[in-house]
Amino acid sequence: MDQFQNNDLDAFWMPFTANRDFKENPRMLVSADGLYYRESEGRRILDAAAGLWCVNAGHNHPKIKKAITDQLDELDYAPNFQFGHPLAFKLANKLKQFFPGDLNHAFFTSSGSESVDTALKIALAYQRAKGQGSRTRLIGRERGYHGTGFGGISVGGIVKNRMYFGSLLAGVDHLRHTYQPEHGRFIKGQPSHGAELADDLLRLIALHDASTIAAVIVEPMAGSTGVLIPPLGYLERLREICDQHGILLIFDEVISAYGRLGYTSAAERLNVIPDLMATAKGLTNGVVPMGAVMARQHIYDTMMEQADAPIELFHGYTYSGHPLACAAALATIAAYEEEKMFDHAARQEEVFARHVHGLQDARHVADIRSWGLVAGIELHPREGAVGARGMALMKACYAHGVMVRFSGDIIALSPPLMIGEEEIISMVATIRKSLDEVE
Ligand code: PXG
Repeated sequence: MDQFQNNDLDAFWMPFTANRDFKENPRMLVSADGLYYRESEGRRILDAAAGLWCVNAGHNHPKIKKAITDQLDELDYAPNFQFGHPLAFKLANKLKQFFPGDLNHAFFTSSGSESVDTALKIALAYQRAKGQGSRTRLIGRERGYHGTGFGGISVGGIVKNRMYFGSLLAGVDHLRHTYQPEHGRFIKGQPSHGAELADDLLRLIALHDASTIAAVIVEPMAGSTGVLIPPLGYLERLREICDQHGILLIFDEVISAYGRLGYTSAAERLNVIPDLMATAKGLTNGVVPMGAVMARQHIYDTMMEQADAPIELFHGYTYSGHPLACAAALATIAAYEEEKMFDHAARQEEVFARHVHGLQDARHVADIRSWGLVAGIELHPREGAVGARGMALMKACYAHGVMVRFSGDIIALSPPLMIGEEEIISMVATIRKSLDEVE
């Protein structure tokens, strides 16, 4: 750690980090290749988290690297406000083919949080354009994570992400979450029980009236709050209720898109097509920040046909469709397709689940949930110290050469899609050893 004197660490106010704890004992990553990071002491660390759920194609992918460096020689930056550059159109056309149904228009952002706020704003503007301006209410879900913008934390359902930041957006309500351990723990894939939880939307419609509700936003699979898999039939039912009541359905697929579930998206896997889909992360393999909101034909058409000003949507970012991000996204999608990474992830789902669920009898383990190449391992909390065991386990795994994410006392695994069985076995063995060590 010689090159990092303590006072050098102070200036960077780290996001979602226990700053004081980290700076006493930093975990410093200095390079990465394939499935592994290298940290400052030279040790190799298996990336069981794909960075922050974003490096789906693995680190240092040569095609992505080349696309970005080539693009730098052509065009470093161009605005997409009243001007354009060809790559952004090319990427939008690629995404139009890539995603299912008629999710065929792309609005570009630079992050998942921006994608969420963009989708919420499009929903409100769309309802107004349709002459339904009374539909201003947004419905999220308990235990939802939709990033950190004011829109996202308002519809989100994580107490700590909300409680420090005032009164948030007005006119927001929340569905119940879908985790029901009383109906079964250690479930591989979608729980068979719980589709009726979608009827909670009927309760909110009865309370507020559908004529006040613009949109419902859910993560098809809640990632950050501990990997909550949708019960069989739940999202289908939510779609049905939204259709019956003129409410838009937004999927936040920031984690679940780009191969995480062995498909382009949860929408494709389940054949439930939302009206708007927020994506980011795996779009560029995390290499250049970028997000994309996909909108169905009827959304775009309404906005174009009913516009009351030459600019149809008063929204956008300096970096919407940034050339380097577009180059990275096109190369990332090409890598996914050419190397059949989603097929690989789909094939590995069973292998991954089998090994991870092998931890059922490990110390501290209360539940394990898995779907695609995602797993949540829920630990019994320490008495009076919720989250302490999760953090201790993350540190123990790191000491043994595996990076995992944790949320409270839930460990989340989301390795790069090309992970092989050998690495899965080694990852699981490290977690077992760490569970044995941690109090
Ligand atoms: N929606 C979802 C579903 C997410 O998971 C965001 C929006 C926001 O994306 P940005 O790019 O603004 O961060 C996310 C982000 C974790 C973890 O450890 C998860 C996220 C980010 C950082 C850590 O679970 N998800």
